[in-house]
Amino acid sequence: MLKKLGLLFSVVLLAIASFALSASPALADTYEVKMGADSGALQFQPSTLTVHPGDTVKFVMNKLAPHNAVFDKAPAGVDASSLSHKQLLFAPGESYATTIPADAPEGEYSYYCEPHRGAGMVGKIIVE
Ligand SMILES: [Cu+2]
Repeated sequence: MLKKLGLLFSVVLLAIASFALSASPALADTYEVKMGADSGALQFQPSTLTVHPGDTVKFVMNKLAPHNAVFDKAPAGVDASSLSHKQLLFAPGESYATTIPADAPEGEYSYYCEPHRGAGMVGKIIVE
């Protein structure tokens, strides 16, 4: 009888532990996008990034300054300009971050660098 109770107890404990693990909210991640590719190309690196709502994208000045990150397209209901950073960055390592709101809809969020848009310095964040 005692043995059975002990077994029952450990099963219940295991159930509680696994519930606690699965119920803990997913941790938000922070991703880095380099402004100016390591190769020296006028690009964001990576130029396409997949994230989840609540995640943060950190834009880090890398090469061929100046750069910025201006969002021009987002799913309906999202104010793309609220995600933008129009201030130009010059010094390597300077950065700013855009956090994708926790309630952001899935879809494509595209942005560009104002000085280099014509040269193809554009990027995309896919929220899923
Ligand atoms: Cu640029």
